Amino acid sequence: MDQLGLAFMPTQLLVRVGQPVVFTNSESLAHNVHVAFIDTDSTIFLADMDPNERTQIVLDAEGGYDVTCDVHPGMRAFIYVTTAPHATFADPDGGFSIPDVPPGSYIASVWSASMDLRGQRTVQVSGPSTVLDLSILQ
Ligand SMILES: [Cu+2]
Repeated sequence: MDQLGLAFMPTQLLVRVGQPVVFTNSESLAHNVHVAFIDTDSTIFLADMDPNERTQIVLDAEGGYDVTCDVHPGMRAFIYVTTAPHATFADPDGGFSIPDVPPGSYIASVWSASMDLRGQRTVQVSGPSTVLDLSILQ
C-alpha cells in the first residue's frame, strides 16, 4: 500500500492472515502509518514514514483494519484480513462477484464495521453461476 498524492493507494486491500503488507511512501512529504483493529479500536501498528521509506507488517487476526495517516487526516484506507479461500469487497451498492469458485458447499460470511450487519450462512455452489442473496442473514 503506497502513500502518494496525500492518499493511500489502494484504499482497500484484501490479504490473508499472515500475508505481509508492505507500506511505501512515494512522495516528498513525511507521513505515518497508523493501523487499528476495528473490533477493539486498538492500534496494531504505528510508524513514521519519511519520503521513500518502506515498512512491512503482518496482520495475524482476521477482521477489518483502519489505516490512517495522523499527519494528514484525509488519508484513509481499509485492510481486511481473512482466512477464507475466496473473498472480495462488495460494491457500494452491496453487489459482488467471486469468479472461479469450484462447485461445493461453502460458508458465506459477510463482514461489516457494524457488527449488526455481520452474518454467515451455508451456500451450495453449482454450475457456471450461483446467485447468492446475503441481504437477510439472521
Ligand atoms: Cu500523511
